[in-house]
Amino acid sequence: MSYTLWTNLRLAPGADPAHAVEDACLVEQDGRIAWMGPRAHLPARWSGPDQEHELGGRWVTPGLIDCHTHLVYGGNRAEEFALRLAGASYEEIARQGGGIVSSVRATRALDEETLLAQSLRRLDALLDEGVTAIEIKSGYGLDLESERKMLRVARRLGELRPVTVRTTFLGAHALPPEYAGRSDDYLNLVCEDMMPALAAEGLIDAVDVFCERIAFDLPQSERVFQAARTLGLPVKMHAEQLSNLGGSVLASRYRALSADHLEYLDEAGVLAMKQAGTVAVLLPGAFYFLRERQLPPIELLRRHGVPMALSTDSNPGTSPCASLLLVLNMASTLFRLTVPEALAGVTRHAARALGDPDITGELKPGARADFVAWDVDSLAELVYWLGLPRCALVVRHGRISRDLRKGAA
Ligand code: DI6
Ligand code: FE
Repeated sequence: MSYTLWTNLRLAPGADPAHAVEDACLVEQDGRIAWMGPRAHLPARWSGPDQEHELGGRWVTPGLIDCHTHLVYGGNRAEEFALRLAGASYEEIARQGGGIVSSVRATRALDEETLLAQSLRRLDALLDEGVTAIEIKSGYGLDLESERKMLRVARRLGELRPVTVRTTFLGAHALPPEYAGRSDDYLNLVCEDMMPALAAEGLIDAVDVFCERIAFDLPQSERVFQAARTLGLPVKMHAEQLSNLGGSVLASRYRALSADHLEYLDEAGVLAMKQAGTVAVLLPGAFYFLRERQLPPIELLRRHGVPMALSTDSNPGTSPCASLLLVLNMASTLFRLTVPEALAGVTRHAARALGDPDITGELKPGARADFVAWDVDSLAELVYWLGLPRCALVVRHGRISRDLRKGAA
């Protein structure tokens, strides 16, 4: 079977600057890594490749993974942003029927093609920075037809572009206006109608719930988890973002893939997550955009060895962010993550939050050949720069998906 040889890499298989292989090469066959290591050790059987690519001594890391996004939505909320700047709080705007619900109106109003086009623009920005896998949530439809439309768009994004898309059903994101004052009725719809129907259509890889004072409480969140369990779907949770409701403990009881946001997480939550193997997904873009002051308990997460992932939370209300590299910088400046922690957060720890055994966020024999070559002298530059393009080449499943090297077409 044919194979491709990639040569002259500074290879960081786990995106860890301390564990690099100098003058490395990598053999790709059938979209996976067949061999990798120092050039001097290349076995003779791989010495006659069908194709060879020279990477000029560039740093090579695993493809980046954006493990928590609301990438598919209609319109934007720049006007609401302006209101907040004039003094209104996020909770006030949400209570007045703005916030998530205004994006629901905009998303419902779009046909599938327009929604796809608007979402592609954001996806392409992420792909230009080396993203090779992404999670995309529903949750701006909040009725069967509109949630289906969002999830179909998410799936189509993965067909149109060289990226692995994992879909998450977030029907329990907010109460749609037609169910005002009837949240339990809406949850019946989410758990008994929408979730089973969309799961049967193969549109759901995982289920999420926004557990918060302005969204769904603990018993309601547990209902969502039970419905997911009945369908054999893994769960995750928007937990302790604006207050501590104990959502992360509940999520851990359901062996959640991740609990996300976590600014108000306490030690009991940290311990529960550790025990369950639940990933802590930190979202510094939302922290920044909301001008939050409560920091997630980074030191506790570190001390107890809970894996920390980082993601854009790309959404119209609290993180209109289409740059995972910018999130790396925010995680270090705002949350004080180290360079190795930040890089693990968008590779192997993010992979765990996706729950797809085929996406490991690491380069090793047998793994998908999803990797990025960078125009940097040190991997710290991936965290350091604000807005400077650094991605030279993106390879997904062994094929060049982006070539941004100087002089490349
Ligand atoms: N938490 C968030 O930060 C976003 N959703 C969520 O559950 C906010 C979504 C929005 O305001 O549109
Ligand atoms: Fe979110």
